[in-house]
Amino acid sequence: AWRKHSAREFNTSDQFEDAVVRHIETTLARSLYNVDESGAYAGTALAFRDRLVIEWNRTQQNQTSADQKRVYYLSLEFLMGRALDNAMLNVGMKDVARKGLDELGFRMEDIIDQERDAALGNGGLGRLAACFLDSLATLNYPAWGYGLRYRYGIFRQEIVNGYQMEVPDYWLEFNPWEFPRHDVTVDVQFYGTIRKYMDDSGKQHTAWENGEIVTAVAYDAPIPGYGTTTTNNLRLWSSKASHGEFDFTKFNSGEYEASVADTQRAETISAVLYPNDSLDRGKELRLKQQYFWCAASLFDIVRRFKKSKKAWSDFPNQVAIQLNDTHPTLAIPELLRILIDIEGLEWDEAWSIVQKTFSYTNHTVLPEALEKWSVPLVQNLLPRHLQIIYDINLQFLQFVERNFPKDRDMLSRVSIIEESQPKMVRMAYLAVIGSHKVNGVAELHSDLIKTTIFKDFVKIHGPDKFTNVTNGITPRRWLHQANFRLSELIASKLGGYDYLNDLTLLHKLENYVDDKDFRKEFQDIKYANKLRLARYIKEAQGITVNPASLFDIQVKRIHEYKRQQLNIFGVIHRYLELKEMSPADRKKAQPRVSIFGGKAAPGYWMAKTIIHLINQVSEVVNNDKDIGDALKVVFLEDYNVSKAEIIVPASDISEHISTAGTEASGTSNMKFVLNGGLIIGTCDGANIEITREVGEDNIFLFGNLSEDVEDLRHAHYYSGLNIDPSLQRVFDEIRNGMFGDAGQFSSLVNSITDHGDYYLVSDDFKSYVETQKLIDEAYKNQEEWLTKTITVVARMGFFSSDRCIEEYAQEIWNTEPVVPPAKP
Ligand code: DL6
Repeated sequence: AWRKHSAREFNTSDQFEDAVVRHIETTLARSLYNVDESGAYAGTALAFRDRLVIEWNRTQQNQTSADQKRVYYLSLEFLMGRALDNAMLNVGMKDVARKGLDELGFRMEDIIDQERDAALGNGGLGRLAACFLDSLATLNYPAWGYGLRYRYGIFRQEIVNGYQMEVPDYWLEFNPWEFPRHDVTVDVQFYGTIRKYMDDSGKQHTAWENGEIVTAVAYDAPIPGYGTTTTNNLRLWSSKASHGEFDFTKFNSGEYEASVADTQRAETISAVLYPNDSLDRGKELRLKQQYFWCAASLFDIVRRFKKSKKAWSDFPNQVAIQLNDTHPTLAIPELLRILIDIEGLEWDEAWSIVQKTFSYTNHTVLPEALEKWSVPLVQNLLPRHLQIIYDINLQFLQFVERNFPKDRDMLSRVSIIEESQPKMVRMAYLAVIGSHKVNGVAELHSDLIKTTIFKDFVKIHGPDKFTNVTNGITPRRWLHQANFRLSELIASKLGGYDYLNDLTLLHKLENYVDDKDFRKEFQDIKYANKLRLARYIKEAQGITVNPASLFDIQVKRIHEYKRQQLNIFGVIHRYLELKEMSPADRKKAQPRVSIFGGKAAPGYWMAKTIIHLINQVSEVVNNDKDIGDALKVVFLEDYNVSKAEIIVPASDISEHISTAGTEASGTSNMKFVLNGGLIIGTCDGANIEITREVGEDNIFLFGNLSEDVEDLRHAHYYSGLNIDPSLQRVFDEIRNGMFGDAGQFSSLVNSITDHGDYYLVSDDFKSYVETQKLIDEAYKNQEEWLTKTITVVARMGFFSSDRCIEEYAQEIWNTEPVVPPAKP
């Protein structure tokens, strides 16, 4: 009887309208008489969700019966942004929906705007995970993402009197994309005690018991591929008390507050995303989050594997687990615990399974970002895991001792346990030792991890364990969705949208570099994108900017190593120069809009000071009548994924100016170039591969190289700084109060002048300013500039996240796609 029925899919705008109306009336129980934009958004989202769900169910069935290896991407962050537009484009029904919405009296753009961003991440690492999910589905890889369902994502940033204020981001009021699976739960234990016992056959066992139990509930979201029906799963765990809403025993005995307090404690685990990017704070709740998520995910993966009734030795043939940074490293001892304590395997077999299953991506060499957990903290929260970590360490150190008997210091250097006070567990070392492959995210970064933080491990495990997968971005979101007109223009020349599935096809655009009509349209699109951003800036910040100016954009997390301070000092220098010019000369100067955006971690004082300085400079410059359009400075509040979709297509120049050797890859550099913006950058991260691809003439590089950074820091310490007079002038004006109370900025300026200038601002300032001058000159020749911008787009084929996923699949996971059968 089931076969006679099927869920309804819409194919025409009429059917789409039916679906919207049905959902508004029945699913949402709202009257059709006063449907506003939020109602229309909800109806549209639910109509598309229906379509996704049908494909999602089919995909899961199909992948299960294909019985191939699945990839599990464990990431504490998934910075997904909005889902509706992506669903419409991937399902391929956006035009149908546009027509339907129009007939219902709504504009598509306003409806898309109703959606809250799913902002479950801090920055690059979380957005990379989102791009990877898109590519995994597009390429038909059977893959699941596993993460945490934070009730509060990254905070909303408000700028009040120039200062960053943080406002909680409660994003779940209406989220049509998630499906609670109240039947998929896992009980996760914390604290407790360890008991050793012997069974009847005399075999030793270890039991971890009497702990506190918190229940993980699965929430699933469909991830549609582009140009395929494959729809993968993102499973996020939410925490709740194992005893339900409240503890009845306590409630019945009159302990009302205590009965609810336990519930709240449990729910706290998945309540908030830690807002630190590249900083490890060592808080117990963070460790709890990590274990809660790893334990629930591993239980789920093992449960799925056990259904197949295969031998344990087959586990690594069925399961590949990618650790997105060290945050999920506890999955390594957890899988050992499951295999040994619960399934009864011997250590050697279990360890071999673990090593074959896991691989680890490193995203930073910054010392402050390398996770360490204090041994007493781990001992208390996860006593059995600490034992297992010690056992892993013992075996590993014995191996090292046998193989490197002459290097006595090596043992303490590579030990998972740092002999500090208190002792610390070095998570990156555990991740390296427990994985069969370790990768960095751009060539320079992957080389650096081999010569710095993991140098000894290269000697121990051999160089083949370490590899590079240069990051990429999904062209579906970052070109087709964010810059539809450009995508359309490209498709018109390339004979369709195949390039969205094979970005290397972009190279054919080079044939059109001299095509007059193409050039005109390309330029018009850039101007329209700048106009759109200019309107947004006016609406959001009240600042009028001229879209004909050169738009210079730096949007990313605010961090000293990313050097927004270098940028704003450069802006001040430009302002001072403009002030000194005659009005006639000022008129001749290339007008520029310097646009900044990004959040500072709430406890990162220096980053907040940088935001404050940018806002103060903005205030002074934008209100200086002498300056007019020659220079405008904008700090865009609350930078996030959906704002990036407006900002990225509108750049002429974007800034990727980290101290050489500090930015592992960067991915916004790729987004800007793919949208026809040039970049000013240091020889750092993926800027290096971008230069190789687009050619040195099409990028503005400056600054010291990573191999010189140590020597320069040394020189600062022993011989002092060499501050360029133009930078000194900038400091003098700040200290003189040109941008308000100088005391506010003294820590920032002093970090350079008096405290060693760790990020080499003084060393790079001169070449930065000179390179900006070259940009001004180059921009004046609009024809040449246009040639460059078209050329770079044509050469960005390498940076698709599809290429990354193919590299991971072949070199790390050893896995094949499962192509969906044609639709019934
Ligand atoms: O790999 C994604 C992204 C890189 O593009 C950035 O360069 C890098 O800074 C970022 N790393 C982190 C480090 N966090 N931790 N741990 O976010 O990864």
